[in-house]
Amino acid sequence: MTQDSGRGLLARIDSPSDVAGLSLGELGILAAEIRRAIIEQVSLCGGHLAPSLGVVELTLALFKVFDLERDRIIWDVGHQAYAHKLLTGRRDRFPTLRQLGGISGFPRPCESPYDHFGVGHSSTSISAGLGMAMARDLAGEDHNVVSIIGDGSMTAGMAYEGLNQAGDMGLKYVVVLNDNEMSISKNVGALSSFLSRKLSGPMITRFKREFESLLKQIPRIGPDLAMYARRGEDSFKSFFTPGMLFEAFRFTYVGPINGHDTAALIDVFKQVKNMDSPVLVHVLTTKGKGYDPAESNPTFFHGVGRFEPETGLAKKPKTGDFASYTEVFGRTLCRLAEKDERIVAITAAMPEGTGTSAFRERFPERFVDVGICEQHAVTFAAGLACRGFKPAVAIYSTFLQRSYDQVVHDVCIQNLNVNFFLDRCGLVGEDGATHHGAFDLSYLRHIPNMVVMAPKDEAELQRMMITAIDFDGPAAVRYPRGTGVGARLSDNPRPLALGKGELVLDGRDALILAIGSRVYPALEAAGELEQEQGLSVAVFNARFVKPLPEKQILDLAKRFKFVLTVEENALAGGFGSAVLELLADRGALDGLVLRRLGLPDRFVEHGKQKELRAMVGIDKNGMKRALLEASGLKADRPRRARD
Ligand SMILES: Cc1ncc(C[n+]2csc(CCOP(=O)(O)OP(=O)(O)O)c2C)c(N)n1
Repeated sequence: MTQDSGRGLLARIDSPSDVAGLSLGELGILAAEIRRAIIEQVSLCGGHLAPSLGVVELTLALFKVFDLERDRIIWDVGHQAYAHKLLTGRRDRFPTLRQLGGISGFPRPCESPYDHFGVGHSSTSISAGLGMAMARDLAGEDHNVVSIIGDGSMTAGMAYEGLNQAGDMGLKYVVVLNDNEMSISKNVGALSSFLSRKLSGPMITRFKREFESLLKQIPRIGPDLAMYARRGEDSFKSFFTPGMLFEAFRFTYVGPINGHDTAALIDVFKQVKNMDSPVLVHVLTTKGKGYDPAESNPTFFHGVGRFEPETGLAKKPKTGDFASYTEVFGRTLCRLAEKDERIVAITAAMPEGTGTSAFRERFPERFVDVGICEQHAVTFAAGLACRGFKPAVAIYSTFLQRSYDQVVHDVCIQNLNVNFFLDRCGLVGEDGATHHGAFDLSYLRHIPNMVVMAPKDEAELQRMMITAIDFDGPAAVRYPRGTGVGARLSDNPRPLALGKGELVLDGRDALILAIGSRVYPALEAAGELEQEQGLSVAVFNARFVKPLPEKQILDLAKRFKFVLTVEENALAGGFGSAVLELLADRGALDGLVLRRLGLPDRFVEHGKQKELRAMVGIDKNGMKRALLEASGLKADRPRRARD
């Protein structure tokens, strides 16, 4: 611990071992300081506030009891790890949170030796922790492995796959269930009511009644047995605790424990530390604890933009007044569902994030939040489609990665009318590598039967939505995070012709083939090249990555020598690859100078979307640079292409 007592306790915590020496009273002071530091920083740069505020005491108790130099602590999702970051030598870098070149919003082993597993997607902590527990035993080591998982993340099948194996293996291993009854929104599913012990309602009453009448039917001793059962009502109730579930997985169950009572947490962790079989500690916390605005609106403060710390009021983002793609999607889906009763909206624990919360209010019987169960969401949609419904699976690009086999096997092979609306495609900004929607064009376009589209603006999104829903087969529409361009919206969007793009600007010297979010920047690039260099650049909006507008692209390629493709997706296997394959297969590459812009073959870090797009060279300037370099047109312009 450094000598810096003047600036509070937190300023003296340089590593986890500094926490171990603190008294209970000091831990209380430290908890308050950590909360202040988190609120102050997140109010400036946005981030996952409510989850992090909810686990301050839990983090301190873990750090107090476990030895982080040896023991492994694995945070599920990792969005609640800000206190962990502050206590593991990153206090000074905390002001750089989620910014370009700064520390990540999630644990990352490359950032700190105390981040034992890289996260961002949920429900991985039990599998990873169990793997580490087995590795420890194989290596003949002796330390603890602790996975901390939220009740929302416990809705995912993967968590149970891990529990199932852990119970069977019987290794020394601790799971902490951080139960705040919230996912991002209120947690869903039968299990969540089991965890929150709402079984004491009608279900238990009915069970008791039936059980009692069964006992009474036993000759002679029946009535006495029923009386004893009534007397033992308390133990009867306690029989139905969440412990039953975890004990069935052969975990020792401890809890529930008040997750804001540091002393109680420390006592329990001291006990479980010495157990040599799987144990689950059930901890009850309040999401947003200690900050009134977050406690009263944990969904809003789950992942929040900049806000006024005194009031909790959001600061207006500088992104303009236009509606976001998410809002346009949500509104349009409601409009379409008014006219078509077969439309069903499905989200995997993201009603707000995907814009489907309005649908939930309007059409509750046709709205399903399946929990953090992306695989199930897709196959569930396939089942609906088998019976003539038109499911709209609203999901972030990065999370659909989980469902690749379900998309192939359950949807596309059977050619079902499941519609995927992929939000947050391309670079999402501050959430970084785990959340960028970098791969969907690549992982969808090679699947037979699939239609893949990307709109240039929000009006085109509307048209693509109806195109997807009308098309009798699987279709995906991918759109970026953020606001549109202010395009005029329609109450009655018309479908597009499948596999047809549009030439949005004609030209003579070079051609940009653009898709989705890159069309408008391509137009800007063309405009500036004209002004600055006297170059005449054509821009083609492909609209479809599959079916690719083949004839239009082949015809255009005959007219131009210099061709640039641009997309906000991995270069490998994306739109540019599709164009390149087409031109090569049709022998149309000869004499053509083709360059492809897209996301590189490395994981792009966190930062503002604008900064990241510039960094990887897919913004307006990147396109100008690429065209000038490829063509040499800058040097000896103007030169008519191909003549
Ligand atoms: C596979 C996957 N799907 C969706 C998400 C988006 N997401 C981030 S946190 C979260 C809720 C997690 O709830 P819980 O585990 O209870 O943690 P809490 O925020 O309540 O602390 C969701 C749905 C994700 N990170 N990973």
